[in-house]
Amino acid sequence: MTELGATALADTAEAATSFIDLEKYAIDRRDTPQYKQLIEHCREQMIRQGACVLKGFVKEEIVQEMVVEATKMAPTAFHNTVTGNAYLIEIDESWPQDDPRRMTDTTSLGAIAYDQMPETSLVRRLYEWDGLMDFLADALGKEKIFRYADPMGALNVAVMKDGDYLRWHFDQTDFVTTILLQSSQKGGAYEFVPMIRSGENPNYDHVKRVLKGSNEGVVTLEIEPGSLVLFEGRNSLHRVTRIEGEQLRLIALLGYDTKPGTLSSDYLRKMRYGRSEPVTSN
Ligand SMILES: O=C(O)CCC(=O)C(=O)O
Ligand SMILES: [Fe+2]
Repeated sequence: MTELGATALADTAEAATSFIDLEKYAIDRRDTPQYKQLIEHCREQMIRQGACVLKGFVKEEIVQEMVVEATKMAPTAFHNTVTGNAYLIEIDESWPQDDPRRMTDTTSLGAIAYDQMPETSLVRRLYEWDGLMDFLADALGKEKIFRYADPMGALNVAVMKDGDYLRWHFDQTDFVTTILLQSSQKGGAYEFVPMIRSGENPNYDHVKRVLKGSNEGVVTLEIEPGSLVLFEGRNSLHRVTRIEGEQLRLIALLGYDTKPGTLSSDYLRKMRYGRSEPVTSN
């Protein structure tokens, strides 16, 4: 057992193994039946509901330390309020008046960018550990995945305070990996409509009903601090309900892609971090 504090911080990236509850999740024993079972469970969940939650994936004491780090960094988060549609694209005036792509809502949240996190931070060490990446590739049924190459967007901690809200949207990536560090006292629920659309069927009528407030098909994902969540957000409409109370909702968003070298656009960087150039040292 690695002790926390100075000892853990002095360790190499390899030691990120010790951040995981390996008794529950055999990610260090890839040749075992337990590992195969875990992978099957993840794949089955992804196919069935487009999401997989691994509760207690990160050990409690590590999560606590990650919260301490994120709370310290939280005042440096860039906070932004942006109004737009669920498709994260610009509105085209040629669309019909009742098209759900015309319906807008407002997102308010803060983000701590990758380049704001010290190299020694636990969340960064976990993200930079290949063991996690290789496991995620297996769990998602992909031959290989790569960390995002973006100096700001590869890893984020989203900071949501009282009144913040992440509006209904579809992601523009195939999958998202998150680790919840801290929940808010009230609100902050992750709601989604599994596979509401597909490449062939945009299902605009159902999408429109949800955007207007219907709870048809809406599921709340049960996540706790330390849960690892794999999520297929391209076809599952999702949101985070409005935060209530003084306690920050803190969640790490780990960026991967099936191709190497993925960068965020300038537009996205400005919107999320308030700048387009990375800081040069940390
Ligand atoms: O904060 C979350 O739980 C989800 C974040 C999300 O959906 C996103 O960043 O696209
Ligand atoms: Fe999303």
